[in-house]
Amino acid sequence: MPATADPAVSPVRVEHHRVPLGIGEAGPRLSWTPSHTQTAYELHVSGGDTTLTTGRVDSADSVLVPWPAPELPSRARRAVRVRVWDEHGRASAWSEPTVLETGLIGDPRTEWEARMISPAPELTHPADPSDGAPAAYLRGVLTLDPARRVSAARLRATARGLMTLSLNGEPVGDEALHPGWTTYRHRLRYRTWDVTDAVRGGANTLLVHLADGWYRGFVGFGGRREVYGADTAALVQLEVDYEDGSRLVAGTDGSWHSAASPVTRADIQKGQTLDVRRVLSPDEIDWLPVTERGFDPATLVAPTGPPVRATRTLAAQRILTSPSGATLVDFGQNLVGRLRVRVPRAAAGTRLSFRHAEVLEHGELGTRPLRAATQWDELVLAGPDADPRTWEPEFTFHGFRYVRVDGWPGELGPEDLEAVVLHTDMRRLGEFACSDPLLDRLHENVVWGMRGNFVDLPTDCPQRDERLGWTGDLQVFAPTAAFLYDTAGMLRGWLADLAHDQSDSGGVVPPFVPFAELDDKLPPLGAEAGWGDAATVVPWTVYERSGDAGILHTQWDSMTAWVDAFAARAGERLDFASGGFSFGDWLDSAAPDDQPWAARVPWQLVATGYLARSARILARAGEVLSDRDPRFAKRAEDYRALAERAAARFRDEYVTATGRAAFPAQTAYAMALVFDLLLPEQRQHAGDLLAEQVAKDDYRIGTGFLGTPLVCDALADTGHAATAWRLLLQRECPSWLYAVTMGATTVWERWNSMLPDGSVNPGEMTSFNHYALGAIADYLHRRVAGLAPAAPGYRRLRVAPLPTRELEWARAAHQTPYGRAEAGWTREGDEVTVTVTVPAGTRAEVHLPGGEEPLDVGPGEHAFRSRLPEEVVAARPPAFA
Ligand code: RAM
Repeated sequence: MPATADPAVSPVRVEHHRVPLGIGEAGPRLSWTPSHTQTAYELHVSGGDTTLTTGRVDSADSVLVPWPAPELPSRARRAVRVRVWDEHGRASAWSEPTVLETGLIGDPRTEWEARMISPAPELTHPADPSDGAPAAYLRGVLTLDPARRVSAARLRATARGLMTLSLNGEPVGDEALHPGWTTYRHRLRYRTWDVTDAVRGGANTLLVHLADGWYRGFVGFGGRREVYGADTAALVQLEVDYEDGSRLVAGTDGSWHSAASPVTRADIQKGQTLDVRRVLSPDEIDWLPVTERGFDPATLVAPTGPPVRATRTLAAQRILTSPSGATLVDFGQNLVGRLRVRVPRAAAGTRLSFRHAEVLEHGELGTRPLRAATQWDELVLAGPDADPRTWEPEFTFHGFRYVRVDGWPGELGPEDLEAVVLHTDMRRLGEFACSDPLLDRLHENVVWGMRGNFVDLPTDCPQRDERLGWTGDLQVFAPTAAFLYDTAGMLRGWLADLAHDQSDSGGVVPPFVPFAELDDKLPPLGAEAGWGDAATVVPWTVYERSGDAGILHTQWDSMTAWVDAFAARAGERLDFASGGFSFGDWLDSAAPDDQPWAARVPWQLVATGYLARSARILARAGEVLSDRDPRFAKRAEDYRALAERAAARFRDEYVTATGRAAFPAQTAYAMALVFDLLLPEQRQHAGDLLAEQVAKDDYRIGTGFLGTPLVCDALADTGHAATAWRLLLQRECPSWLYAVTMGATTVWERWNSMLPDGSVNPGEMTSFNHYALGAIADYLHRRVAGLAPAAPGYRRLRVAPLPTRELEWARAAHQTPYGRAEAGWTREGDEVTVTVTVPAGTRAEVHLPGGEEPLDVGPGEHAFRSRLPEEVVAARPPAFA
C-alpha cells in the first residue's frame, strides 16, 4: 500500500449478513475493511430519532465491533458510516452508508398479526402416496387506504413447506427453497422484503404458492414423509407505513382462500410436475376456504445468513443417444439445481419427462445410487401457444450431470435446456490454483461439492434419498468451507438448530441436524465420535476463520453439553468400553463395500482422540471467553484436565512408549499427531512410522472420513512433506486424484464410488457429490500454498508453503475480514520464490521452505527467495509422476 495514498475504508458490514434487511439482532456487530493500518475509528449512526457518533475511538479493531448505539427495537432503520485514521494520523473520508433494518424482535405474540393458514386438505392429497403431493395456492386481498401515501412497505413470510410469493402479480424476492429446513419445532425462519414500490392504494392481492418441501415431503432415507406434520401452511404479514405516521399490519388469516395448483406433484426427492392445462385465470379458479393453524410465534427467527438462490446457469454440453435409444443431455458438470426448459410448441397433453442422475453406467442413466429419490420432473403442455414459454420447477432440486429426456417433440437441441445452479448464496472468499491440472481439478471439484451441499443446510449429499445435515461431514469439511465461502452466517443458524436438537436428547448431538426420526431401524441416539464433535469443531472453526468470538459464547452451552455427554459415554476410565455401533473412521478405503464402519482403527481409538480434541477446544474457548467473564477460566481449566486425561488414555491404550501405534494405520498416527495426543519425545518417531506406513500402503490413502483431513498435515509436521506430496499426487485408487482421472467433477463419497472399469460401486450407498473427502482442500490452502490464520480472523497470518519438484507454482488467496491476503510460490529448479500479500492492519509470520529463520512482515506485497527443503530435494521422485 503506497503510504502516500489517502486512507480509505469499505462500507460497514452488519453481523454476517449480505443484505441487512429484517435482521434479528438488536445490537448488531459491525465490521469494515480499512485500506491502511487503522489506529482509530469513528462510527456514525443515524435514523429514527437517533443521530449518534462514537467520536474518535483509539482502536485497531475493525471486525465485529460492538454495536455503538442503544439496542434497536423492531423495524428500526439506521444508516451506519465509519471513518478511520491511519498510523500517520490521517483520516479517511466517511464510508458509503450501510442501511440496516431490524425485523420483528419484540414480543412475537403482539408483533405478528398474521395467522398460520393451510390450504383445504383435499387440495394436497398425493395421487400416489409414494410420490410428491400437489402444491396449492393461498390468496388474500389486503386493502390499503388510497387516500394516504405509503412511505414504506415490508412483507415478511415463512411456511411449513416451501413457498413462493407474488404481490399484485409480481414475484416477491429471488430466493429459492424458502424458508429452507430448520428444526421447525424450535426455529422457523422468516424473511423480509421491501415491497414499497409494489403496493398500491386499494386492493392488493397476495398469492402464495405452497408445496411440501422438507416439512411434509420425503425426507432422508426410510421412505418417510410428513415427518414434521400432515399439513403445509404459510404465514405472510404485510406492514405498511403511511406518511402520516400510522401503520397497517395485516396478513394471512381465515379470510384467505386456497385453490388447486397446476403443480400436481412437488417433492424435493421425487421431483415435480407442472400440468399447464391446469393453469387457470383467477376468475376460473374454484376458491376454497383455508384453515387457521395453532402455532407458536416465538419459534419465528430472522435469517442469520444468505438465502438459497440460483447463482449461475450452465449450458448443455452434449446431447447423446444411449445404447437403448434414450436421449441424454450432458451438462459436463455434476451440479445441484434444476433445469430451465424452453417449452416447445406442441399439442395439448404432450408429456415431457426429465430424469436426472449424476453418472452414466454402461451408457445409460445411472439412477441406482439415487435409491428412492426419483429426481423426475414432468411438464404437460397445454398447446403450442400456451404460457409459460420457459419452465423451471421451483419446489425441488436435483443432483445431476445427466438428464434423460422423453417425449420431446422433434429434435432436442442444446439451446432447449439449461441447468440452473442453486446453493446458499454465500460470499466467495477463497481461491486456489497451481501448475498441476489434476490437483487444480480436484480443488474445483471440492468447490462444486461445497456448492451442491450448502443448500440451505450443510448436507452430506444432494441427490439420493438422504440429503441430510450429517454432522460428521461438516465437522471435517468446515475449515475448507470457511476458506472458500463466507459460511459464518449460515452456520450460525445451523448451529442454533444443532443446539436445539441436542437439548432434546440430553446433550447428545444427533448424527444429522435438523434431526428427525426417519427410520425405525436407526440405532438409539448415542454420543457419536467425530459426528457429535461438530458441536465444538464447527463454532471453533468459525471463530478461527472469521474472528467471531461471539459464536463461542452463543454455542458455549451446546459445546459443553456435547463434551459432557461424550465424556459420560466414555465412562469413569475414559475407555469407551461399552461397545455398540459407531461410525468410526467411516468409509475407510479398506472397509468392505457393505461395511463402511469396518475401518482399520477401532472406533474407540477415534473416540478417545476426539474426546481430547473437543475438550481441548473447550479449554481454549473458555480462555477466549474469560475476557468477558472470569468464570469461564475455571471451566476452561476443567476441560483442559479432561483433555489431558483423554490424551493420556489414548497413549496408554493405543501407543507404545516410543510412539508406535497399536493399530498401525494412517488414521492412528495422523490423529495422534494432529490432535497433539503424544508426548514430545514420541512425536518424531510416530511421524517417521506414519511415513513408513504410507510407503507400505504404496503411497495410497488409507483412511476414512475422520482420518483423511489429518494425514498430510501429520506428515508435513514431522518433516515428511515429500511423502505427503506423493499421497496427494497419487492417481491410483484409493487416492484423491483417482476420481479426477476417472473424470469426476465433484468429490465422491467413497474413494471408489466409481470402479476403475467405469461401473458404479455395488454398495447401496454411493454418492458422487459428497464433500467429506474434499476436506483435503484445507491442506492445499494452508500448507501447499501456505495461507493459514495464525490468529482468529487472520489478524495474523502464518505463511509456510510446501513447494515440491512436482509443481512449478501454487497460490491461494482469501478475502479475510481485514482485506485480501495471498500466499504462494514459484519454483525454478530448486530455487523457490515465496510471495505474500498481507492485508492492512495485520502481520504475517513467514516460514520459508529452505529452513531460514521465520520472518515477521507487515502489510503489503512481499517476495522472498528461498529454496526447496532438503527433505524434498532428497526424496525419491514418485514413480507415477
Ligand atoms: C452415510 C453418508 C454420510 C455419513 C453417514 C454416517 O449416510 O456417508 O455422509 O455421515 O453415512
